[in-house]
Amino acid sequence: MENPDIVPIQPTSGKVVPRYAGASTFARLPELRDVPVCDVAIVGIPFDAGTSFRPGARFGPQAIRQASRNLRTQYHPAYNVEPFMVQQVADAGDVACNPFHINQAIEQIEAAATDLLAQCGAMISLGGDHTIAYPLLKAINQRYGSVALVHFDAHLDTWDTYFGAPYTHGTPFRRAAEAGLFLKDASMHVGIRGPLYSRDDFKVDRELGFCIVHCDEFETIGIGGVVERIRDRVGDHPLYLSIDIDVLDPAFAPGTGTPELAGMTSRELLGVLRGLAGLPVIGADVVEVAPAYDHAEITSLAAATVTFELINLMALSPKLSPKFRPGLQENQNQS
Ligand SMILES: [Mn+2]
Repeated sequence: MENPDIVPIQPTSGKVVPRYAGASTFARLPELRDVPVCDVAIVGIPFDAGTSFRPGARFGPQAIRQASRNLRTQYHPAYNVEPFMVQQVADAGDVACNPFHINQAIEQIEAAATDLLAQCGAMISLGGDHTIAYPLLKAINQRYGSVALVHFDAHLDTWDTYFGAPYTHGTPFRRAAEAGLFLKDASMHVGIRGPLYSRDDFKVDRELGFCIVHCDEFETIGIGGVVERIRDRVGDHPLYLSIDIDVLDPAFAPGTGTPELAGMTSRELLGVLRGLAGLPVIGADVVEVAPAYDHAEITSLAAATVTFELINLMALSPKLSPKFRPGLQENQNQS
């Protein structure tokens, strides 16, 4: 049961302090150190040494926080919930990771995520490039066991190596498959499109345990059909969502490392996420925002809005409700 003594500390209303003023945390949330308990932590992971094309996602977390000022956070009619009243959400700052040593950075990210998951019920990570999904999934597995992984991306990210390097932003889900970090019969990619390195890429990807919703399927089966396919695949397994902002068309997200034409619209992405309401979402990341290539905060606003949708999904997640608050109650997920 939720501890009735704990009243969530909410962000300042935009009616009292204008949204462009006040704290520079995500959605002007309190910082983790200022809340007695935390259900959902938002954490920045400013790491981009795994990028294969445009660098710059290390500046993603702070750009997403800045754009998140635009959000009205009191009530979300699409989910019919007050996401900051039914759960304590806080900004946990950024993970310090080595920009010159990928292997060490991966260890630092896994350690920081493990530590955070011991303090908080769940976390949403703001990248950073997609390399970070691998250490995040390792930490998630320690807490929740193997999870259903739904990966929104233009690209498979299941390639083996780049220039001999095993840990890059194009390889996290190959490493995750090798380590058994996701359920092979419950995981999928959504939004895949564009040319590949080889004819075998899809075959190898399928053998690793993924199925694919190709981006063109939005034309044929629509948002509702895509939602149905995801829900059928995921079932009631604990669900981790990894969202590469390049799943959106460059018209909706130009500020990213490897843009790919003919992508999802922002309406399609929000529509699919809203269709997942009620599923046991236990963690998520939003990655690959590279602000130097952005215009008028288009991409960082998309990422901030997606992050807020994820917070709403967590407010409705049966795995996280009643809320897990370490130190105050039993961990229902281990019972
Ligand atoms: Mn990616």
